[in-house]
Amino acid sequence: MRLLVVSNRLPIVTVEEEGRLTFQESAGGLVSGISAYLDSLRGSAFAKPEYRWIGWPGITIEDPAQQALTAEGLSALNAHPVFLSERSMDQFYHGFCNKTIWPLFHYFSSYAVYEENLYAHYQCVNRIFCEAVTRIMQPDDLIWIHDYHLMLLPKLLREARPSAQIGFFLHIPFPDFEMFRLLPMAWRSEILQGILGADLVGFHTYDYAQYFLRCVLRILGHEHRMGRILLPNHLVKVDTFPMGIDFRKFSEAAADLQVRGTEDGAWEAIKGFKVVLSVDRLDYSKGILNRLQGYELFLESEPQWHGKVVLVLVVVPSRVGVDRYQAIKKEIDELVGKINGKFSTVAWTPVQYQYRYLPFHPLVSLYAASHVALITPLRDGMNLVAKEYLASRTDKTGVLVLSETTGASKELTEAVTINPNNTREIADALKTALEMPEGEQIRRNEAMQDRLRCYDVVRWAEDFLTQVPVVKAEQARLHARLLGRAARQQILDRFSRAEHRTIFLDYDGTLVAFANDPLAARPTEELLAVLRDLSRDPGNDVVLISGRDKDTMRRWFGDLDVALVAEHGAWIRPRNGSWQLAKPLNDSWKPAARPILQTYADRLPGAFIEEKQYSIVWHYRRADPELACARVKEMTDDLMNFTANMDVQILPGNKVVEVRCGGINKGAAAMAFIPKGRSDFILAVGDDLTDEDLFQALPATACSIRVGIENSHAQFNLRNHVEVLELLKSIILDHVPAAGEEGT
Ligand code: GDG
Repeated sequence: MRLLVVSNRLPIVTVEEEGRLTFQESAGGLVSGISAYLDSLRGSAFAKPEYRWIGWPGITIEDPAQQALTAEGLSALNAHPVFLSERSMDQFYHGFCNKTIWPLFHYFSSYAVYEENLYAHYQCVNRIFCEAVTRIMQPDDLIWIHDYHLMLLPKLLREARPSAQIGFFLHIPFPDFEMFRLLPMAWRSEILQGILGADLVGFHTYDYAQYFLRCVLRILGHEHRMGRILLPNHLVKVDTFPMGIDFRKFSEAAADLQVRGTEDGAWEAIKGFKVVLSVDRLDYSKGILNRLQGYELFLESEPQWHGKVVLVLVVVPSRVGVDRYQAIKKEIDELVGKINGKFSTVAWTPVQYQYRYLPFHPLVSLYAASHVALITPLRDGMNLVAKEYLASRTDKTGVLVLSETTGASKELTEAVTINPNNTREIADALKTALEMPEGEQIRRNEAMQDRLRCYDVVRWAEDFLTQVPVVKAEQARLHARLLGRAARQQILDRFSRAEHRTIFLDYDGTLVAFANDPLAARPTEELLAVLRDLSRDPGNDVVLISGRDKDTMRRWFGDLDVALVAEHGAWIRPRNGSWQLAKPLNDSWKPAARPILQTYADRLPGAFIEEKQYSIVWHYRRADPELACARVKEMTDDLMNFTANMDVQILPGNKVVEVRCGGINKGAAAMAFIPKGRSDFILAVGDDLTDEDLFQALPATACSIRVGIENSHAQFNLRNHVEVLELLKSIILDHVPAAGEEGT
């Protein structure tokens, strides 16, 4: 099995120098994390060479000969380039990714733009990635797709290779429903469906996973059970995997520095000061201005710290050339100038500002030299700098000041947490941090270091990647129940060998799809023709067995030569017979139960009640799914208390709750149609809980099919009503004489 890592950028940047192409390693949280994991693979299930990294090579190359050379050079490094034109990169990366998704997912909704053209490029680049992946993928490969640039890719790949093993991980926050819904309707549905093409979807925090699941429910209407979403053809698992760091690499490098000292004396200037550290990519989400304001307020309020503390502010150039980033850069420059202008002395510059990328060792020595790490993003998916700082504190001292709006704050609970919007909180936290007794620093850091050491980046990746086959196995178990070709042929054979057959068919969800209004789910001409054809053979007893009321059943199917069962078995109309009550029933409970159901319908916009002779149904298909869920619980509770001494059943169904007389169910009703010895083949098809009674009541020789990929007492599953119709049609083709041929 190979691992294919797919991300917007390759971990290797292709650089053109004097007409020659060279390849340099690029850094960043994702890259360094996954590289550490890949390095750990030696001797494991994926041997070291058994991976490929697919992504943009960091340069636009239009010339096919140059592209071939680049691909060749990169292939030696297990990398596979996806070439994009300058325009695509601009509209896709700088455009939709960073002008729409990035601001919106970081709650900067006022910065987000919604341009059709940018989205079209996003779709197009995702398709280009899909082609690149499908070109090299092999049947056994595990494909791990990363981040917000490629949210449409899982579904595109799923369509191209239905059985592929696909994982998707989002590195940035997934926003709550109100924020996500700001995306135009078509885009937001497509993005959710795109992600759901994966088998496993991972987020840094439980909150992001819950926000995603809520968006899936509210926008696509799919519910989940413990993070598992059962789509018509596919099971997806959504879970939390907080990304770790390469703990050993940082702690060993820091320990090494302590022994050897910094070779280049890079941080000589800050020796003797209490050092407050700030390292980020230049981004408005990182709250760099907020921390400068907090530091300024701290210096104003705590003059005793003048001359004793320095803030080392490292800002790493990012998305250079984008207006909004230029603007923050200017604001940072100005604020640094203002603070230094206001407080500096000949011997002391309170902010040491560096706008550059630091190589690894100077970065670690800065972590090691800093007494406080001041990390104040306004929003951050995780924030690895906070974790790296802690890993580099070999003597366990140092204080982490961390904003509560980072994913990392969910794990690093011993940090001093702040709300980045409150300058006073930042200033106070700085004072607390600088004056914290060493014993307390150590106590806090020990707990956090233990956690980071244990759940490092390798564990994170392993955890994610071992879950994908587990989801696959679960899918396989569900799919094993799907009616396959051999079992289908067996049904056809048994059908033709039998002299007398009984066919039980549920209606809603089995022969037709659900509609918002129950009366809109009328039988189509095609369905009526199938039922007519099926019942033409005198050896076939077709029984339509439904929860519908008997008048609707009569209106829709009264003319057919089939038996009807209404209200889940309360009413039975044999073939050529008239309606009979299955057993004496009592509806005296209805006047008392009706107001409860009506009150709950009034309290839930979109809900309504439908009254049948021996049951009342509370429908909520059109209602807000979350409010409905709460109301269903409350109402069921109320009804159970109220009906404790009555012979009624409360039955949860597909977006309905049904209250009906006790002792009635489809299983009991079905028995009336299978007198001993008459039927030598029984087929039953249904889609919900009420059909389970039927499946359980039938003799073991019967063939039962549940519609939808669900666990069931039925022997097989079919995906949907379309497949049921196909099965019925093939039975007709095989066995039922054409009209006018009876008896020939
Ligand atoms: C995204 C999400 C999520 C930074 N400056 C230098 C440098 N770095 C390295 C750090 C760290 C990484 O870059 C930055 O990671 P972050 O997590 O802080 O942030 P993003 O780049 O925005 O990453 C984020 C992350 O993905 C992972 O899922 O945590 O929330 O936004 O590793 O060390 N490295 C060196 N010199 C620098 O100057 N050598």
